[in-house]
Amino acid sequence: MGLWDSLLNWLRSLFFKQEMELSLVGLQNAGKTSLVNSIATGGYSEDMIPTVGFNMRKVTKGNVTIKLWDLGGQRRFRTMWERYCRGVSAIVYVSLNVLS
Ligand SMILES: Nc1nc2c(ncn2[C@@H]2O[C@H](COP(=O)(O)OP(=O)(O)O)[C@@H](O)[C@H]2O)c(=O)[nH]1
Ligand SMILES: [Mg+2]
Repeated sequence: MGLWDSLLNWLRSLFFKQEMELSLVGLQNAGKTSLVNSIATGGYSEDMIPTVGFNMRKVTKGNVTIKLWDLGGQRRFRTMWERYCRGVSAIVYVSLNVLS
C-alpha cells in the first residue's frame, strides 16, 4: 500500500469510524442477555445464567463499534443503571413480551 493510500485510509477512519455505547436495562429475565448474544453472535440459547452485575460486549459491524452494557435486572443492581446510562447514545428498555 502506497503512502497516499495509507493517508487516505487514515482520513477515512477518522471520519467514518464510529464508536457508540448503548445500555440495556430491564427487569431480570426480560431477555437482555439473549438480545446481546444474538446481536453479537447471531445465536440464541435457551439456557441462560442470570447476569450478576453487568456484562459488557463490543460488537463491530463495518465501521461501527457498539459497546453494549447489559445491566443486571435484580433490584440490588438497579442503582447502577444511572451510572451506566450516562453518556450513552441509546438506552434500550427490554421488557417481557406477554404475548409470546
Ligand atoms: N420465549 C422467549 N424467551 C426468551 C426470549 N429472549 C430470552 N428468552 C428467555 O428468557 C430467559 C431470560 O433471558 P436472559 O437473556 O437471561 O434475560 P436477562 O435477565 O434480561 O438477561 C431465558 O431463559 C431465555 O431463554 C424471547 O425472545 N422469547
Ligand atoms: Mg442478563
